[in-house]
Amino acid sequence: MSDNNNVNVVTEAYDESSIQVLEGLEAVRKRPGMYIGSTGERGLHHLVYEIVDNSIDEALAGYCDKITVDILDDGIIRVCDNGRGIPVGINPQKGIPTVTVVFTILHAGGKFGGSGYKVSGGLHGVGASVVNALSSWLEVEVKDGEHIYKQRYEKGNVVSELSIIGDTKQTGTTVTFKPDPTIFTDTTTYDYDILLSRLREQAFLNAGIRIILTDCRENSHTKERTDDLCFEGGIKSYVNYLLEGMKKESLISDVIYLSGQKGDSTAEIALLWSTAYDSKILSFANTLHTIDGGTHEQAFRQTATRVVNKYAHDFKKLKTNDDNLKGDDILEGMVAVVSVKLADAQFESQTKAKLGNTSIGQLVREIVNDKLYRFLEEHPNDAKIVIDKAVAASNAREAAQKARDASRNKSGIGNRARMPEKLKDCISNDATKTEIFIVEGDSAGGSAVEGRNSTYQAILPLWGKMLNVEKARADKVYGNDKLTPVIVALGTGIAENFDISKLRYDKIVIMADADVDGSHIRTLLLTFFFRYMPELIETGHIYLAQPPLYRVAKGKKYYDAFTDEERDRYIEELGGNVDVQRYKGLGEMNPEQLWETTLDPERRTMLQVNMQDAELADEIFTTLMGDEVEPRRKFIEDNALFVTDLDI
Ligand code: 1YM
Repeated sequence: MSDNNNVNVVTEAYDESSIQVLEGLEAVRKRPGMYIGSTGERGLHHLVYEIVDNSIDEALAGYCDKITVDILDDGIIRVCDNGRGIPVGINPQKGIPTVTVVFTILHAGGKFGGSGYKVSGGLHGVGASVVNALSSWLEVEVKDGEHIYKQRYEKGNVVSELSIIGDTKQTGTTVTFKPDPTIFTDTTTYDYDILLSRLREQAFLNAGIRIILTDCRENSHTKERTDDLCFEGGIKSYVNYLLEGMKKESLISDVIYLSGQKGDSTAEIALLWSTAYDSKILSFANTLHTIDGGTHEQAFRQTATRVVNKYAHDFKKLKTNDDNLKGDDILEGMVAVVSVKLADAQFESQTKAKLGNTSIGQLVREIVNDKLYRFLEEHPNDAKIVIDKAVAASNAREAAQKARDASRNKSGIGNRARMPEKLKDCISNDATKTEIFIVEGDSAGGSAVEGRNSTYQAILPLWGKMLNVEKARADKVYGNDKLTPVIVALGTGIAENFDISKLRYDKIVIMADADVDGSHIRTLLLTFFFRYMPELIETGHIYLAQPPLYRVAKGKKYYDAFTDEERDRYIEELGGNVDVQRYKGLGEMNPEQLWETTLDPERRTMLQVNMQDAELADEIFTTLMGDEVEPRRKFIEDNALFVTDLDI
């Protein structure tokens, strides 16, 4: 273990505790995933959140009002706050400066010696040692109003004593670190937008805290970008921001804000109803996004539904004999943020993103029962709009059900034997091995049918303009002549009827050209899967085929290149004087070429589509598919996600 070499640098007095330190942090380096979730891109970004969480704790304690995060060259991050500064005095238990303890001793949770209580996302200071352990080096600077102190660590080990490097009247903490590339083997490149979206979320959830993100990297496409995030309105501003992102209008006059407190726990909720056909309800526990919801979110959904129904009956907006409106209908168009803060949050589910504490559900129920009802009483115009919208949704849902039943009978959904005419199915029924290629255009489809391995590979050709699903309500999707073959071939049904156990293929591969039409069809299909079969994306069944752009050949030797850079590299490798063929499109490849480059599992390259940032994807789909042209044009200019290969 080469990491131990640095121990010698530490003075004798530190020796005993240093050994302890090494034992603790070695565990982090051995099993990084246990401490930060993953060593991929997500884990890399998580390091920043851990350090920022400590600044946010300091802000919540009332001592800090500004946090800056700078992305520097070489994968380095610098986080700076103007709080009290991590204490530099000697810690009586460990005999070393407290700041050294914070960075070199792994804490089980809570403030050491404390009760384990936490209200903000991070376990007070706990993440600092983990970040330190996983960094090639980390430097901390503390200003205590008199002196500037500095200490440096490498792979978690102290390499310089805490020393005074100057004087100052200011206070605060600055942490600069470089994630260890031997740990983060996938990537050590920070993505501005990933950091921005998390920091923005934190700024919304902690009203009034100012967080400034800046990209200081020389060779970055987001070079010199900076965002100054401060939202006095907190989660009310968050709801307005979400609404803007959805490109929808609010149906009510202002965001509704409800809050309450019981003992150590607080809950706040901001909500409105919009013109959207779906709902966007985000929930947080101690500022952590609970993607899978939990007691707080469930209590909110149930109680909001009950309250609107109760109001509608009490005020004769529904006839006495009318059924209650369903939750889905009442929540249609709702944009809401539910944020709870509580001691001892219990998380459930595999992803640890579901809150399990029951008492917080009770608090949310009380607040919504009381205060949402009162809001409706006091705002009869808003109440009428909300109920009218829910009644319209209920009628649309019934119409959709009828359309669905009709299309099921017509197209044979739910009837495994009747597959679409265009589908060239594979021979095997083994849904763990089979693949379906959804191919743009008839001629490419023909080559694919000839070139495939017919035992495991099925081909479904599609062509022409697809239905723009974002704009259409569910009743239009059923019975659509382009999508029905896809739904029938996959076998799973869609939306609330979706059943993954009926999936007929292991891999669903979208195969479209690297041009505008291809990009269009790719995005449309992805939108459709995202909206109506999100589980297929979540479980990693959806792929994008990556046909090469060039073939670089010299004599019998050839390479396929997927980018211009790759092409140039091969040209150089083959020593120039080569034959470069540009593949115009899938339709121009013969069956052998298609097999070699795009179908053969041994040789092809495919991109797996994931939901890692479902919210980001949602935004992209909305921008690309929504009613407004201007944001879409801007998006296409700014981004390269589905349109990297725009042929213009
Ligand atoms: C850029 C990262 O870590 N700021 C920070 C951390 C602490 C304090 C202030 C702090 C906390 C307390 C008292 C307290 C931490 N202190 C500790 C510990 N920014 C950053 N700012 N004085 C200062 O909670 O009592 C852990 S984190 F444990 F040493 F007190």
